[in-house]
Amino acid sequence: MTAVEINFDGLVGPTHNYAGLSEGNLASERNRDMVSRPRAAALQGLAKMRRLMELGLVQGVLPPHERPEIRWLRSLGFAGTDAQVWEAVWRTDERLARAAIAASAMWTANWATISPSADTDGGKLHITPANLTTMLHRALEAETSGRALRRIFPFAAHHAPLIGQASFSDEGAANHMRLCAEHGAPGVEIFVYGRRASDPPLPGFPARQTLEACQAIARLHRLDPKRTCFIRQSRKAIDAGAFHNDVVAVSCERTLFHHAEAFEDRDAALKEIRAACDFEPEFVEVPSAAVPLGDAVSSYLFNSQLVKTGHGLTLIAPTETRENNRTAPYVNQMLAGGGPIGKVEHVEVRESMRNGGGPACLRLRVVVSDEERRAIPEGFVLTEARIVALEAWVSAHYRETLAPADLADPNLVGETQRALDALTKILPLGDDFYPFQRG
Ligand code: SUG
Repeated sequence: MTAVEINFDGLVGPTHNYAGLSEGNLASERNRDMVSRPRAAALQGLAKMRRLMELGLVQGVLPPHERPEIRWLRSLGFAGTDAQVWEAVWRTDERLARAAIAASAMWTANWATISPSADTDGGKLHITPANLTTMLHRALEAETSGRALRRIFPFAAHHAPLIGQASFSDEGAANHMRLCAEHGAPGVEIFVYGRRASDPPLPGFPARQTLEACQAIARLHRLDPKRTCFIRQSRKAIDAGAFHNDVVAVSCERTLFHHAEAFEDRDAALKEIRAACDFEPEFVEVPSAAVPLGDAVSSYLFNSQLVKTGHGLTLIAPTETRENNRTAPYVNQMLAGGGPIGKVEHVEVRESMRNGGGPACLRLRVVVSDEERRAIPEGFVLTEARIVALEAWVSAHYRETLAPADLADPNLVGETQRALDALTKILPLGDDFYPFQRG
């Protein structure tokens, strides 16, 4: 079966800000209360999408969610007009207000876990939105993500998010990798978890993904157990700031590019993965001596996108990897070494990086057959004209800056609603996609 991998990038929303909401995400903690630049953030994201299209790749886009999340605040008892709700929550509980305005849905690698139809019994694409239960601000995302994914992939088997309880904490594709001989062939799906539900509470940063969540998704997606691996992420990586596996590993087709300390039991993990493959996998392992975990996390080397281009595999890396004195020489040496990764392209997504979101966090990968691709409503797959329209939309509606004190501004509510309403005329979302449109 011929198939193509489409990267669906999240459009950065108008309320992009630095609220320091994610414990264990060092960038989010460090940059708390910095002044953000929503317009620049969204334009950086669109520039990355354009760059990937220029490389010959198919590029999709996913919409921002409605923020502030007034409907959620109403469910907590805040009342009045939308602007009054917003004023009241700031007077009452700043923590709730900050969660309600986070633009974190931009990191679409956390929207869902997706299994291509070549991997599943029954031959359907399967989608499970992530419940994102570990962080309050992210737990608000699942419903809207699921709604968008149902519109974009009408042919898929859509599952409900797993129960929102700590035993089933799930962060979606950020902890899920796939190896295959080629995109359309049956692949090996690799689920990476940070803890078991039965583990005693662990000191250190939170492990956001449980083994039980991974197992449930593999069952729901009707994966072949012989081609499914469950690998434990190393405690050391989590404590170094790798709050998702995609901060220390990324895969494309036969290649797994990973840090030597990504997995708790490295030898057993690689052996298990190799045994599940009916082709020869290529492990590109980066030793700690070349790139210590701390540099992997601060540069986001592994949060690059690994994509198939005319040059074999290309690493779409954040510009921060060029500025780090361990990753810059390592990448040059890797390219000279003649391995499967033949090229590196740098992209500037600094506004997102400051919240711990690199190039790979900003995209959700979906492998689709030719027939499935034709069933995706036109408009979610980008053309140059649509990128230009989105850029104009951003320039018309987004603020240049958002300082912490600006977040409480009641005008922000109507402003973002008007922006999102206009977006539903550019992307085929319909006029009832956002909660405020449904009244
Ligand atoms: O969940 N940051 C996100 C970053 C997600 C990155 N995604 C992947 N690795 N795939 C998170 O920690 C910070 C928001 C703030 O602090 O304002 C935040 O949610």
